[in-house]
Amino acid sequence: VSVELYADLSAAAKKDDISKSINYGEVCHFIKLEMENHTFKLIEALTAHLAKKIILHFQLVEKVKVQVKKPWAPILLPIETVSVEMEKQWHTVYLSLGSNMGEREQNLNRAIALLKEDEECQVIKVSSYRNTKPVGGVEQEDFLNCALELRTLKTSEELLDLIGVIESKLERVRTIHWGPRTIDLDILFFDNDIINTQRLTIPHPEIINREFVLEPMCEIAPYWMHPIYRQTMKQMYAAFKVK
Ligand code: A4P
Ligand code: MG
Repeated sequence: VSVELYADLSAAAKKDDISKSINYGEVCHFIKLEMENHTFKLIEALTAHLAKKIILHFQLVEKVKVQVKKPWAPILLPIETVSVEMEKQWHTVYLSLGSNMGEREQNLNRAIALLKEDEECQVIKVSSYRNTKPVGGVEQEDFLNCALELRTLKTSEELLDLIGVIESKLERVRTIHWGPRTIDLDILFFDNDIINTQRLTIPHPEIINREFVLEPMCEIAPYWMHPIYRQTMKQMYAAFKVK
């Protein structure tokens, strides 16, 4: 097993203090124990397991690369090793939450509680909840909206899967597009990534047109920069207001 850890070591360097760093001896013994206590059929599964366990256990680690090499693989060719390498890292994500059916406040609270329950997610900041008029032309009840900052080990696709699970736990029924819902979670930003796939558009394309997104974003991350428009949330909200 080869492991690369990425962390800010400036405090350890300045103070000459191991408690501000990651003890590589502990990492090695941690890996040994994980491998003794778990059995996997594939080196893929072992590699993913180690990457996740290491980054969750050693709090200073921002990113980890794990390579697992398997010697003497039964290939019947003179190949010394086969290997699998994987990376895991913390991402900064902003989500928009909205509810306009049932107990709106409770729905937002439950969605946030479910995010917190996932070991790969840390809810860092939540904006205040705001009552907002429905946007999009469908006649419906007012929304309760908020935005939140998430630190997550999930990829954007994995996060979308979790959002789907949370939406179904809150018994969201998909009826009309842009219509009423018990809960709606949208990924606004995922690091500075620009993503366009069948399932995902990130940054969320409607941010610029939505006060119910810009206002809470200004509360929790006024200087967050939109990676396409190259404007902060504060600048985008100011521009929205003069429109
Ligand atoms: N999808 C693509 N990109 C993303 C992304 N960045 N985050 C895909 C989340 N999902 C994304 O979404 C449909 C599909 O979008 C997902 O399956 C995913 O693959 P959905 O949530 O099922 O459908 P929807 O919510 O009806 O449509 P959409 O386009 O997501 O609508 P929005 O943008 O969520 O808007 N007015 C007020 N005041 N407050 C609100 O919260 N919300 C809406 C819904 C309309 N008006 C509102 C509010
Ligand atoms: Mg949505």
